[in-house]
Amino acid sequence: MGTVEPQVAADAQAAVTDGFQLVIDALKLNGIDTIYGLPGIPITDLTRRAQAEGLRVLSFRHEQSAGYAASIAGFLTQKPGICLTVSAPGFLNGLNALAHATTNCFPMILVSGSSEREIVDLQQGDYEEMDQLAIAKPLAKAAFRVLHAADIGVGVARAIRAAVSGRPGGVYLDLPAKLFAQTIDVAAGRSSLIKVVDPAPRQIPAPEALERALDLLRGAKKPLIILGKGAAYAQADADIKSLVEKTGIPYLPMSMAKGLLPDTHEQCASAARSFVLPAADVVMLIGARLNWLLSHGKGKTWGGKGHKDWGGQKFIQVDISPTEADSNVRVDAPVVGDIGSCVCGLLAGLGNWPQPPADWLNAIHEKKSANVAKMAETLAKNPSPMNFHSALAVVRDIVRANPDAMFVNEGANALDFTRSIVDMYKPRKRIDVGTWGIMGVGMGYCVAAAVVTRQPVIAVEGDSAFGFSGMEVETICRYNLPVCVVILNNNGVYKGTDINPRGGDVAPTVFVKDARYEKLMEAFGGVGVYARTPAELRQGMEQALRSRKPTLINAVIDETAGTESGRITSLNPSAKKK
Ligand code: ADP
Ligand code: TZD
Repeated sequence: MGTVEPQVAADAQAAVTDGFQLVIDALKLNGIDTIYGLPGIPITDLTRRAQAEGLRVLSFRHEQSAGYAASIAGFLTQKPGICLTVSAPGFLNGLNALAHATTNCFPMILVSGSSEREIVDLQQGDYEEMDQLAIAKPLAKAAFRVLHAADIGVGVARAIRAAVSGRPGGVYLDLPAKLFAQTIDVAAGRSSLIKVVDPAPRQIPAPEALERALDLLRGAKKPLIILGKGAAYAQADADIKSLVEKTGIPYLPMSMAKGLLPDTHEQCASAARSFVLPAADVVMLIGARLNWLLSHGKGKTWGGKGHKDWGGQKFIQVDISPTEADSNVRVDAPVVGDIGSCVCGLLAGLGNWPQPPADWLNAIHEKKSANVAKMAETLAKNPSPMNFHSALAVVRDIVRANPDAMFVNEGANALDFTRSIVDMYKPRKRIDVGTWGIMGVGMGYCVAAAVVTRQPVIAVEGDSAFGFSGMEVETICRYNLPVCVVILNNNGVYKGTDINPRGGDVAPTVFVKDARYEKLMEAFGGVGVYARTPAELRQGMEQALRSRKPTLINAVIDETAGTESGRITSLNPSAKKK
């Protein structure tokens, strides 16, 4: 008898599955192979079992970094990046990234364990009690909670569809602790799972919308194309290149669209940005919004008289969201659909396309040449101490020699100077602070970029920016990722020279002088480099790319270099008063 009972128990056990297993099965069934997260009650076993089942489970030191990693994995792969957290505080740490994903149109799913519903809803004080679903809703594109194991398949399917269809975004999936231990019959469990068919269906633009757009563009005297990160996300690289080249229209890439065509392309107007924006008469936006990054399509940037005046441009907007057009200024030709289908439709309608007027192209060429020559002169200088330009001249060379490397960038001056100095050569290589200009994405982005693309990663970070996610260098070392972090260290936020007029504490923007950030990397077995000259920086970066070892280069630059808020000083209320 004693031998039979355990057998019966084992059989009974084999015939059931549980919530943990169904979550893993549902993710795997939908081609999800990586989880970015941080373990704890109630999801520790989920991370263990997911790993045992062959999912890659990347554990971070803070959920915010895990979330940023998931969000950018979504951008790079068009599959929702999964961030897994514990309840209340872990959930809140991840929530920042969920909001970031929604704002940036990146597909991501924040999966958080939560406490017991009946205690949470009566506010009886459970361990990590919080009504997470209600809190996530306004920040997510969609939010769902699963209460029964039999509904896990539906919950995961709905989350995936919501994240990647239409305008991509962040989705919240709430999984209460009790759900994981629930058991159901194996066969019932299996048949409850859903493999999502066509999660991001093509959205074909209307023929008349395409015709309207082409008519407007054909008649332009000074046409301009602006490529945004939606165009990079869409992975329609060949058709976008073809559209730009066949029309001969100058284009501006937004920062994460850099490299969609090489920045050195002769039609790239980046070096003449402040000339082309006010001068253009018809502007075609492809996957770019007329938000603050484009001065809302009006004001002096666009040739308007006052800061809110329309500059007279006509806009064509290619976007998957039907409500994006007219959000700031009138859009004369909205083209609603997925960028792949829209660009394909535009290409098909080009016919015998007239090249843009020569005087427009010549004027841009002249501006570009003058600005490029001026920049070359600045970059050739070798001041001591090093400044942004002399350091970035090195980075520019290294990126040119390693065009497949991923490139992460955050900071204020460290962002603005890098964006304009360092050319990108291939699509989706540059990932940065995005729509919010957010600090803290750096190390999470490095991890995801290395894992997803298997390419080396170069990160150019302001010293303040780096601090937001600096502890993740341990994560980078733990997974032995080929990441080379370059900190442009000027001893503070924007720069290191602010003075507290009352004495005592240092000014709010000032850090410890001559901080040795490179030792942080050495603490976890990576390579630390202290670089005071461009030659030392170059040697450090070359060595990092050769060795593929986690490397942190503390590039010491002039602490007086940098301006308040970089290029957006004007958004400071105090600066405006002056
Ligand atoms: P940037 O910051 O580079 O200017 P934005 O994030 O402001 O770019 O704009 C991206 C736009 O791209 C969003 O309006 C979004 O709806 C759109 N978009 C994202 N993916 C697609 C797609 N596959 N097809 C069409 N539009 C897309
Ligand atoms: N917090 C968050 C999450 N995002 C922000 N953008 C800020 C604060 C404000 N902020 C900026 O906009 S840039 C920046 C902060 C704190 C750091 C600038 O200093 P840095 O770069 O050292 O990173 P530079 O090169 O010295 O300007």
